[in-house]
Amino acid sequence: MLALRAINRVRSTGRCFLAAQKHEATGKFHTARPAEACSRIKNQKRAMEAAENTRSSVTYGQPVPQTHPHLIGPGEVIPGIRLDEVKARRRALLHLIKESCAKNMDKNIKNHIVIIPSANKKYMSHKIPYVFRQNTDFLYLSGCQEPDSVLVMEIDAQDNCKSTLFVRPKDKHAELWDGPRTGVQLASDIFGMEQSYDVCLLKEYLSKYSFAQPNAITWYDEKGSDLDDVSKIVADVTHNHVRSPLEFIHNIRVIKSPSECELMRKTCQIASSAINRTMADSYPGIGEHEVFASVDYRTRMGGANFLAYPPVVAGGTNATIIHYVNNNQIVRRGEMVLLDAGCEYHGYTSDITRTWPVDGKFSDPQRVLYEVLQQVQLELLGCLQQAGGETLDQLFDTMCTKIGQYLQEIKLIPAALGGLELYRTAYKFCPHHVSHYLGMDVHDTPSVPRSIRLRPGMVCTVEPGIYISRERTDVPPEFRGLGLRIEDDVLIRPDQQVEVLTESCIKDRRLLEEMLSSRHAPDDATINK
Ligand SMILES: [Mn+2]
Repeated sequence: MLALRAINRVRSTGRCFLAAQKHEATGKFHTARPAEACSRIKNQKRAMEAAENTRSSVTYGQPVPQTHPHLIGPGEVIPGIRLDEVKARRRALLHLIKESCAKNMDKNIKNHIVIIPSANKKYMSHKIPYVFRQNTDFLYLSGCQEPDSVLVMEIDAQDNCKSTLFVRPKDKHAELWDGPRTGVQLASDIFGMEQSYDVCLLKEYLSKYSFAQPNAITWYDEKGSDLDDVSKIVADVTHNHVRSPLEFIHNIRVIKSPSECELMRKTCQIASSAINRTMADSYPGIGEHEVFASVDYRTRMGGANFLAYPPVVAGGTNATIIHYVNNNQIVRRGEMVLLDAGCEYHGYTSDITRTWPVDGKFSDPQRVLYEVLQQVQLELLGCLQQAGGETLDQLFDTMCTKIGQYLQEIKLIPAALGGLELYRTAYKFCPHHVSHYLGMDVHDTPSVPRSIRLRPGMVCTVEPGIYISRERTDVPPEFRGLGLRIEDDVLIRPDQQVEVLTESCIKDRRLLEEMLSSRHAPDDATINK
């Protein structure tokens, strides 16, 4: 996904938060996650037995080790992440906030309360829900997958930390339609909280806290909240005296733990192999929507929950439209396909772009540009954590300089240009940033500036592109209408090492042509639509 693209936030249809118990007559159950491909039969059998044992008694609003042993191991609260780790995240956040305030302006303030709302269910139209996606800050700090919930964390003068989860209560009628809820009684244990309450009691709780701790700072991000009723309660109780905790949360989230790195490896591996298969299955005359369907199908079959964003499938000149998502054109012989796609695997996203000739062989101008881009991308990967790649913004400057120099070598940019002029001319060939952080969100931790030094545990993309619109008259005609991007995901490791998480996704020009020539492509004359 492109660095500059804003993620569309779908607004709620305005359902009342405190009336969330009201059932929705869709019958759709959407909290269960698809099984992983491996060990499927054995695991499913275990899961069925486990589900059978628990079905008649206790039910949960999300998979737990007892009901979904094929997804969640003992001690884990979400697949791949242990409850202890989530509890440690909450403590780390509270201490970071308190220490940061003590160091800066608020030396006398000893008490802090942080309020993080979940996402709400969003609707396409009357009673027809979108797939639910949890607010990632809430999920990161609570492990809870349910909508209409609120996490409240406190730290006091003695550094005692307390976490409270406000959830929807059990409701037989609502659960009949929407599936089970974890409920108030089980929530403390499942999510490792000191206490849990019915979400209807949030206002009362916050009012009491504010009465007891009139000098405490309340941390709440109203702009990022889907739950308008919670924003109103917080505003009423605090008289609008709140500060956003986002920067603190993102500063923790931007460094991935070893278990998060494992999930990142897995999501990148699933998307890499899905894109390899999709490239191999393409043929002249294929519809962009078929490429979309292939990558969607193959990532899900590989164990992903869904695609991480609407993919860009751009054949021919469509690739010069950077935000092209119509995906409704036919890709003809002689054209390239640009595919920008990634998936979400148990809350962690991948983000890959590949560009390949649909008929298996690059034409001369396509090959020249592809080799320039591949070279630039390899050099950018090579300079991460080194001079020119110590920050993502530096990496962007390096990209512009390198694209400028290489395009001069192939005479697309006049040799006389240099310095800032060359940089600006190169920028016209690639008008987007070269990188963003990646993690639970595609554009992960956006409040962390791209000007800070890369550190071990960070994951980011490296995605240079070259786009030449058909209308440009300052480049030779054979290059007009070509658009290319190569995007990999990398994990920054200690000792200046870099792990390319999407290494297995083929991008080398020769390997790509070899792979495409060995496929059993149907004769395009018979299938051209
Ligand atoms: Mn991207």
